Amino acid sequence: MTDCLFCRMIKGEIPVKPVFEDDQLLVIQDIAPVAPQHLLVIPKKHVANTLDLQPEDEALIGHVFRVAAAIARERGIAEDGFRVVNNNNAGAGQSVFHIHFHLLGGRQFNWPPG
Ligand code: D5M
Repeated sequence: MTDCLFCRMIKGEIPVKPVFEDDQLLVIQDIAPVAPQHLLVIPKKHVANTLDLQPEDEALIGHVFRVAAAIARERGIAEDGFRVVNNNNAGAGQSVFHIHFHLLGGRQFNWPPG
């Protein structure tokens, strides 16, 4: 999608410094961190959010969580606790309509979330 922020990053039209990249995912620092560690795990396939996932996307979403766990371990936030958060639609806080997963760590988290 030409007007999608994350698609433009994935295509190289907007420069980013990837934390991790492979054929399926781009991982970047969030521009407005809400935790000491706040990364975005972004599937390269344009899907607006979880509601639009298809059966063939199941392996992709599994890959998201395995990469998130590997990065959490690498960054030393795994043992103390981390979150992988996916907001769906505006009422849940989604502002970029290209599916992505916030990897958050490095501080204490509360439950229920805000
Ligand atoms: O999450 C969308 C997230 O995307 C939000 O935490 C800010 C982040 N964001 C927006 N623009 C940028 C750029 N340019 N670089 C890095 N991060 C960015 P949501 O769950 O949709 O609200």
